[in-house]
Amino acid sequence: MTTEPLLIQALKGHITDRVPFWFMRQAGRYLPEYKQVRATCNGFLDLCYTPQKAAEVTLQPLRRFGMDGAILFSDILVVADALGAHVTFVEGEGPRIAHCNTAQTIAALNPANVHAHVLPVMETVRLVKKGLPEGAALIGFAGAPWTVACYMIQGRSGKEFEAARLFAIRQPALMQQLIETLTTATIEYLQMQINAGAHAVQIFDSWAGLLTPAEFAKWVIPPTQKIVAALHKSHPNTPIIGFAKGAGPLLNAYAKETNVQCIGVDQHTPMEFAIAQRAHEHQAVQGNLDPLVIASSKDESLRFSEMILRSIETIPAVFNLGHGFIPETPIENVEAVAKKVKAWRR
Ligand code: 1CP
Repeated sequence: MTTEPLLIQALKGHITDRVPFWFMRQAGRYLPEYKQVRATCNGFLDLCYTPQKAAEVTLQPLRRFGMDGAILFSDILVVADALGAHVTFVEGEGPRIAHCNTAQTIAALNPANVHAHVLPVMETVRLVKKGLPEGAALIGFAGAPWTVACYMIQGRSGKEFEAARLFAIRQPALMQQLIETLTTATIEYLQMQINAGAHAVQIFDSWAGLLTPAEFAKWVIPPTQKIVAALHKSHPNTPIIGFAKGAGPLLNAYAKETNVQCIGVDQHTPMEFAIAQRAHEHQAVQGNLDPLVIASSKDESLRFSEMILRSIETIPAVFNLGHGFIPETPIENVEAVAKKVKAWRR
């Protein structure tokens, strides 16, 4: 009998003796070996669609820091690209997406294109699985429909995504259509990742915090619920992490209504509060370490790590950041936190 990776045990609600860890955006520009591979690519999406290179950068952080989980190297905007929204990344500026803010452009999106388009990503999943260190798990992921819709409507990154929010308020029927298209595509994309070998998946709703409570109840919860229900039906043994960044007081509804096995906790939410919002005692928590603290001070990041570890002492949990690493993060700070978490026992 093979034992399940520690990370998967924790996601399934077990209180593991050692707390498994990984970090959001653990593959990326704070690592010189990532930058080296990235320099050989013709743009960022080229890296996502080149399985050998994407698998290599997925595994790089595990070699350095010994995380319990590798997160598939890809991007949430791959689904927009697969639907036909023509995504490009401008060096130093970020993503550009063909605007999907009219009846025509939304109707033109085609979920039937997704399968063929994401086949290279599935090859990455298979290559990572072959190279995964003993005991480590592979986490697949997708953006949540609301967050991916923000980029598709806005056409680029934003701070407030006002165009997307205005569109949702002024054109609710078209918004519903876009969200449904994204929900269908996301279900298929995640099912393919699990079929290719992902042990768990995370749904990133990075812009959930921009919504009012009424909108959150409309654009975050139902699509997430639908994705989770479909995956639980097709793959009942694969745990799902739901990360609704900025949910704040709405975390309770998110935890209770989406049925995810684990809730992501950003750095703005007190861990004790997040723990109290869980649907049941087997729902795990993940996250909370401020990416700007780990980017700035080794001592402070160790102090906060200790606080997080204490707060989850009797709770099924995965150690992680509250959001992704920034490129300036010193490798030695990451090493120090990884060492601490690996040595800590309940
Ligand atoms: O040139 C580069 O190397 C670009 C930097 C980069 C990286 C490393 C981008 C561009 N995407 C990624 C990888 C990535 N993105 C991963 C892979 C694995 C890992 O975590 O190590 C994941 C899970 C994502 C997810 C993602 N992409 C999110 C959700 C998580 C989050 O950070 O909130 C979002 C919002 C994106 C969009 C995106 N991708 C990249 C950029 C510059 C942006 C826009 C970000 C913004 O709007 O601020």
